Amino acid sequence: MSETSRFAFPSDFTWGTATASFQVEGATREEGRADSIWDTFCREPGRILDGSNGDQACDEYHRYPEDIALMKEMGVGAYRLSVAWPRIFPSARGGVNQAGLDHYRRVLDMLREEGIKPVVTLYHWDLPQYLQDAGGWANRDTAKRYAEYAGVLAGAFGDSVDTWTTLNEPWCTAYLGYGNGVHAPGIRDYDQTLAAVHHLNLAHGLGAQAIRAELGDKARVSVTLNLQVTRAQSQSEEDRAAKIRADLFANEVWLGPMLAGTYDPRIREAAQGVTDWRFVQEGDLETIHQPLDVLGINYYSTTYVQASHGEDSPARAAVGPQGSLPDQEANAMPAQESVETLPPRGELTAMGWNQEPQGLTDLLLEVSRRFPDLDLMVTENGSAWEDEVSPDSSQAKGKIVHDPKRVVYLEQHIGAVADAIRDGARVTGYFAWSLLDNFEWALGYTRRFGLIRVEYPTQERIWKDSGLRYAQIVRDNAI
Ligand code: PNW
Repeated sequence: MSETSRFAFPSDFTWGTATASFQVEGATREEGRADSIWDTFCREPGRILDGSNGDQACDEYHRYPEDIALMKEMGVGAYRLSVAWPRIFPSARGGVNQAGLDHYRRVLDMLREEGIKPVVTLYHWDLPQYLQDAGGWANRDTAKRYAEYAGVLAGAFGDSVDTWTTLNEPWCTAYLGYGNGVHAPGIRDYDQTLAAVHHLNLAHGLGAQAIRAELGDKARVSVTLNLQVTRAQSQSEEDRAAKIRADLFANEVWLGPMLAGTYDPRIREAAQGVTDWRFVQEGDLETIHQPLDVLGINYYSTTYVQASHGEDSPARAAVGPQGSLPDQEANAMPAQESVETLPPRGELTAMGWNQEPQGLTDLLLEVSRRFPDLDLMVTENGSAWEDEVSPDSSQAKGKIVHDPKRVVYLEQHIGAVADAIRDGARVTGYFAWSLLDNFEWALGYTRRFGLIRVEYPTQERIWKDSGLRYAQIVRDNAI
């Protein structure tokens, strides 16, 4: 993006912020909520970097009016939130928890009153524990239970939800949950990993059908994928083959079934000896391949790979997805023996992720060229930094956190979206991750992504410069 040219976004472009239920809500034992796999995982020693859990988080369950007011002040037109499945179906016996539905009804109503469109994710990783006890995503039945849950939500909130997102980042659920075990449920088994991949795909298809069965064509249905931008270190044939191998498992396992109704045959071939694919049944691919109104893309960083010649790669430990937890040395994805991940380059964020805004432009253009009729939304983008100074409380009025690196990251990545649109990508919205600092999964509260700071002991919200900068971009509808 050139420094001097200003880009005006389309007048109907959607600006939003995003959160997820387990990361912000707290109130884990209130109003009939049952345990999710993340409650259980947090209780296991050594799983969460700071030993924390989601019991309080940002107390969003009670403070949503305050946070909606903050969004209103920020000027955003949409809020991407997720519903906690164990609040709606707290027991294996079935039966809807009305108190859970009532809570989200109040949140959605308030958003509507404030003119903020709710973009609702049905599944952002907080699987009811009783479903994990029956095998979780490795069990086909979970996809059926998911469809039942999706249908109930569509029936309850069809009038209030702008866009339904079936799943958030099934990549993380399958590969971090069942591959390297860094996320709940903490399993390390590639056969179960691929079963989870397929059952998540199936859940997406069955869920989309369930939403449409309730709401018909007026439902806007989406899924959010964290498509990975993997770059080959050189143009040598073997480095390019390594990139393709990574792409097949990172991206094609979702895009193929969901958008084209097929698994690339190279996926099956590559995973020979890992699984026998017994879980793929007749008719599944037709079920998975449902019409989509918009595809959500989450983007943070890029990865460089080269062909691996077998030796243990010292780089891998340093570039694992979660920074400094022991389990990351195992590759999250199966069938990656021929792929060596190179260390990230340039100035890294506090997640250890490199910054490459061009990756976002490239990704949006590539997806748009391949699926020219599909609208896209950036449903997450953001950064965590170590260098945030605590607010200066002596400045009695106008407490503020200075986060210059987040401001630059934000500007550069919104610029990257502008570049993609200029070159023809069909991008209809952008959601900053995140409205608030929150529970960053296996890293607990040690990484802050918010545009607004949360002082956890007091739950005070404090604006960061990035929040103010975002408000200005939204106001200008331009970068
Ligand atoms: C996404 N990785 O998670 C999620 O959708 C958010 O809930 C999360 O807070 C955000 O990105 C920041 O991490 C990811 O290891 C977690 O590659 C881990 C990875 C990717 C995405």
